[in-house]
Amino acid sequence: MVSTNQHQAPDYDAIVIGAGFSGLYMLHRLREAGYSVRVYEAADGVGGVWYWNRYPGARCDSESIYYNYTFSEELYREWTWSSRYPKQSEILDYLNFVADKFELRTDIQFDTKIKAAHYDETNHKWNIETGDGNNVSAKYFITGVGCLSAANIPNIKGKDTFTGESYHTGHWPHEGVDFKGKHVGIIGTGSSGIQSIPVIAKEADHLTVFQRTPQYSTPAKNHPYDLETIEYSKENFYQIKEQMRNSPGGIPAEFPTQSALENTQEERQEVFEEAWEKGGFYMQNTYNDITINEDANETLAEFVRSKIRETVHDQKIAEKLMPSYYYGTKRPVLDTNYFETFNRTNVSLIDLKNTPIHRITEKGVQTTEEEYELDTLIFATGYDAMTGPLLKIDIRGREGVSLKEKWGGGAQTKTYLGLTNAGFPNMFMITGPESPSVLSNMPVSIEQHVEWIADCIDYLCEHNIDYIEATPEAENAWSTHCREVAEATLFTKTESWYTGANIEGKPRGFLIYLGGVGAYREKCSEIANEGYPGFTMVISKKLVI
Ligand code: NA7
Repeated sequence: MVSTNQHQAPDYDAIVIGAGFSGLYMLHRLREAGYSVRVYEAADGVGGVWYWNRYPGARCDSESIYYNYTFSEELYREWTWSSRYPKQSEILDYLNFVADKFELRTDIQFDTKIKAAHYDETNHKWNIETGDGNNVSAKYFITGVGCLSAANIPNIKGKDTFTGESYHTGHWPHEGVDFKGKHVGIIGTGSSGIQSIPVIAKEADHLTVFQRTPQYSTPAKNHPYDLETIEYSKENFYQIKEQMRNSPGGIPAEFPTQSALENTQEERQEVFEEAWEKGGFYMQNTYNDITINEDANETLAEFVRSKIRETVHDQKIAEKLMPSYYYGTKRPVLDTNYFETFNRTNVSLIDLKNTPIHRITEKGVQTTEEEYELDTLIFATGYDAMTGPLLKIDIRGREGVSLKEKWGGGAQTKTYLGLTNAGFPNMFMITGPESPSVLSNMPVSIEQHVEWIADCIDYLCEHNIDYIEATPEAENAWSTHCREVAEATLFTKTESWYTGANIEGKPRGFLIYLGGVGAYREKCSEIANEGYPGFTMVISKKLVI
């Protein structure tokens, strides 16, 4: 039970969890406006997911000139990215640079997990219990916990019996892992698996890839940036910033206007080839109906399959690598030499659809067909996405109701704008469920949320408002809208971590707003500009709206 510090003023104006992209900017923004802020971070440094995700080959797959803060032109001009898709270490350097530049560390307590956050209805404050047993309080409670920070290690029989080394890609040792002379196994072929497989294969004696679902991975075509690109991005800072903020995905891109089905097979081939050559996420931006029309989707899916057949020499292996779900409805993956890696003699591919894992043994992985002896076993098995990081904390709003109870363990997750929850006054979530979050360029969405929250807090202070809270009606309407937008697409027709299907027992839903970054920003701004319809605001028990 979190102690209540009855009738005392809160220790801070705001408490923020997490010192990744979200927490760092939230701290800076509120502190600049004169608020007292404390950030708590479980790691011993800044970076959030970029602190933890150190697996071999870890890179961002948003282009780096767009994968940064844009709140400060000075910062944007001072930092220069080396390549189109930066390595994890470079992104971590960037976030450390930001923390240094704005002297953020003084208000961050590292090595500290937040165990519980309980709302005190009498004193209108949040009482927070840290993992080390301390209690602090704040008027505003803000989560910047990331959408993909609760690692998923599937409950495979015998998983604790393996006597070799084992790692999850999201909790990689800082000193690195030596694969030389080792037999390595990797379970999982999502982004983390696909980025790390080619790198590990080069070093290990042998790599066994345990694949459950084949992927439509496409080439990143990463390359060092030339001076011209860097200068162009710096000189056009404001234009790029505006384009990102008002685009569908948070990246400057023209939204296609043509259906794939309006083109002939030859014309489509030309369009897809051109996108393939550009690399990155251009494939899904070729036609306007790739994610909504099954036939249009199939044209692109078949194009990628043909590329896999072309790349992989042994057609029996190529067949095992052939994806069949709707293209783009699982997290699209970018790679560097992924399919080429299956031409190596020291790499084997185990198709778990045909021969599922029976158990993990002392020596390695036992499928229904064979036991694979390993020195090192890697779990590239993903995350309990969106709700997982929030539900790990005992967050309780009015009348002691927990977020877990309110969200029905996840099944009834409802938020207002992905930012707030009815029953949880003065609590804000940065990139929470039902916001564009992981289906957008994250820093752009994070900045939008941070700025919206900071403006909202300014408004509350200017009007002497004790608390703001989403109404259940507004929350219902937003959740319904989110679901309707998602159901009009093919996304909900595929089992993925977007729908919660990757976590045993996790209820299914679709907790990402698919209406686009620009449209979402407009909606949030409209609500702020109109004086926060959909929220209750109270001054010392007097209802203001
Ligand atoms: P993902 O995209 O969730 O990928 C996890 C992979 O692990 C995927 O291939 C899963 O297969 C596989 N998996 C999960 N559980 C099992 C079990 N029990 N048995 C076999 N295989 C399993 O996670 P990533 O870390 O790669 O990427 C997540 C995001 O992090 C990424 O988008 C970046 O933003 C960073 P499945 O597809 O479920 O059949």
